[in-house]
Amino acid sequence: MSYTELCAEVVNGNESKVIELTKSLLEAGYDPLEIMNKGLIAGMDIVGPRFKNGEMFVPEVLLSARALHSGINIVKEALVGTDIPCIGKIVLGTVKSDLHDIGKNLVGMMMESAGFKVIDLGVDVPEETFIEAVKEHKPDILALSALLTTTMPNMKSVIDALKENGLRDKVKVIIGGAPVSQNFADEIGADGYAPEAASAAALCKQLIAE
Ligand code: B12
Repeated sequence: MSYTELCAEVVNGNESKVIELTKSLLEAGYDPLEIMNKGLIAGMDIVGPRFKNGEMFVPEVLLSARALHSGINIVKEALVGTDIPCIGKIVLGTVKSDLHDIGKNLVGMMMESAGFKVIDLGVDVPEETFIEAVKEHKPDILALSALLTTTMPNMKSVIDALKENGLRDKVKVIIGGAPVSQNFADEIGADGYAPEAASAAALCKQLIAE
């Protein structure tokens, strides 16, 4: 039982083994964050380049993603305390035409463990749905994820829609995802960008303190 073994089973897309190993590591007292980073996410770091190089294909990547999700859900229960006070509200989603949600889910989980209430709208979320959610939930922060260069412009569309609906000054907007950068955030008028989940939660804390 080790992080390496867990990582290998994520790559293999072996969901039941990932569940079993994650539970065993937690029971043995391993740190939940390390299980996530050195076991689960480390597996996806191997899958990424293999997918890119044509050594793995969509069905296999989906199996890995499903195994990863199951592992993350178990770690999440250990990480997210039920008695953490709510320090702010965040609406989170992957923008229109983009189905990637692994990174978004991790970001959501880190936000929850930092004490935020997170309303996750899922993937392929159209501008109108973000607008409705901002009206309904009145979040402190709207967090947008995109993994495709072709869907990055949809982040700007959400910001434009906020402006058109008179909501832009009511909510801070942060963005993230592999192709996104601080430069892009500045370009589209977002309030913040973070490269990974832990710094995303830190950024949210910083923004609500402003
Ligand atoms: C898994 C995966 C898939 C899975 C998605 C499963 C799922 N449920 O998410 C499937 C197989 C469905 C898929 C499909 C496609 N994919 Co894909 N996919 C990937 C892969 C291998 C891993 C992405 C991932 O989960 N990484 C792990 C997570 C933890 O990292 P992350 O997402 O970057 O998130 C972190 C940060 O970015 C940040 N973050 C993320 N979101 C947010 C939000 C906020 C607010 C903040 C602050 C931070 C933040 O924090 C996260 C945690 O640290 C990447 C390759 C890669 N290396 O990125 C390609 C990749 C993203 N996919 C790619 C492509 C091309 C596609 C397809 C078009 C392929 C096809 N021809 O069908 C489709 C598109 C489907 C669609 N419409 O969305 C390309 C994109 C190229 C580009 N530049 O646009 C990539 C880069 C692969 C490649 N090199 O070719 N994919």
